[in-house]
Amino acid sequence: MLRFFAIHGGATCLPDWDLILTELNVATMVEDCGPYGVIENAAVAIANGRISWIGARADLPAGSATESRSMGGRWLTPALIDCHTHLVFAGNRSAEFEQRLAGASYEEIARAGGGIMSTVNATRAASADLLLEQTAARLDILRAEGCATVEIKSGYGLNLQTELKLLETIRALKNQAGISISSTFLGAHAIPVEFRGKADEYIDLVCDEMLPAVHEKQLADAVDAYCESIAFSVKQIGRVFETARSLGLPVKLHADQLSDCGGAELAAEFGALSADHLEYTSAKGVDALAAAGSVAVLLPGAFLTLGETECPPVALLRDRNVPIAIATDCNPGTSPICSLRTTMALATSLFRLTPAECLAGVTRNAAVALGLEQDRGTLETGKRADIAIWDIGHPQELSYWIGKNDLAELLVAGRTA
Ligand code: DI6
Ligand code: FE
Repeated sequence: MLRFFAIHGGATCLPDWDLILTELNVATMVEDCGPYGVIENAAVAIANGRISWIGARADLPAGSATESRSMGGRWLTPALIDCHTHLVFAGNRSAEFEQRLAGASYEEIARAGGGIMSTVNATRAASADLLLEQTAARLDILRAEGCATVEIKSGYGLNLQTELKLLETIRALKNQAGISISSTFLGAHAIPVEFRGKADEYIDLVCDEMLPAVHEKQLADAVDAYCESIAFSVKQIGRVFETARSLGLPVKLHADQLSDCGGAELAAEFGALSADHLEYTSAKGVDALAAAGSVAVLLPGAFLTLGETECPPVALLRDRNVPIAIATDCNPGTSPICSLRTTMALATSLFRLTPAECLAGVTRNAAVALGLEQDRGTLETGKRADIAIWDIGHPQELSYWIGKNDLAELLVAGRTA
């Protein structure tokens, strides 16, 4: 045990830390402490994987630590959180991407049996090993740019067997990825071909067989659904959410991406963790989210890829104090983007979010969107020491550079990931 700091006032019970970080600046992202919650010339003390002290270096109390490290003037932020991804899938949809560039719409391709269904076919055919390997590779890319928590949805199986295969792949990654993963069951993602014209019967399957099995095996932290004219109605998703509620599982929703289907209102009615996309959400929908305390998760990668022109109601969301998160939505159809940093830059240029809103959107508010705000999302005493260390001069650079990885190091629970 090393004693680094003078003992003041003859204290007998000094704090005992595992690691002290000094010569650094922090963007704590604590709300109401300015846009980034900046502390310059700061120090951070870590014990048992948690932040046990954070503040100005000059105020650091006396204590002893096993290890002390100088950060050389670097910036620390909460580790990034990607709160909406579809990372587990096989194949890709670059051919469909070309069709869209030639004029076909996303809805036309979906109605012709392509779209989500083409990824479902590839994913059903893929082995569990291949899915694990390809998903792990995508997770590595996110981790390399500072993500320590990633949400992953199922939803490219659309039958019990394959949905379980996807959720088990996610569970395997929880044990081996070295970062945290939240698992979401998205059985109501699309109507599988074998249920064409029988969407209600597919919803029966989701509610009566899939959800109970997923719950019994404890494979999901939350339940998601896709509310859209090419997917499921408010009424059908209401049944899925009732079942989720009866099993004690929180819900979230793909809402109002291509049209205003009342998705935000539906999400709010069920106290959803988040409503995601929201390009076509009305003022009424925003009010409902505000009243429910749900997070608005904006997905600029999908907006960009689909050539969407209708922006989510950012001014209204700000006005009603709805927390805004942003996420990659990494998926092979509408958001082939495996970079949360690039997503931050896109959110500034496409949705006019400020760099501070973008950083809050991938830290504090993304943690709320996953129900993890007690533990993650800001740098505060008691939270898990998930910390990204950056070679930057100011945190606004995190939404400014595109394709430049400024990450010097990622700590997960106080250890280098
Ligand atoms: N997220 C989704 O789940 C759908 N759109 C989106 O942004 C469809 C994804 C896909 O086409 O595979
Ligand atoms: Fe999505």
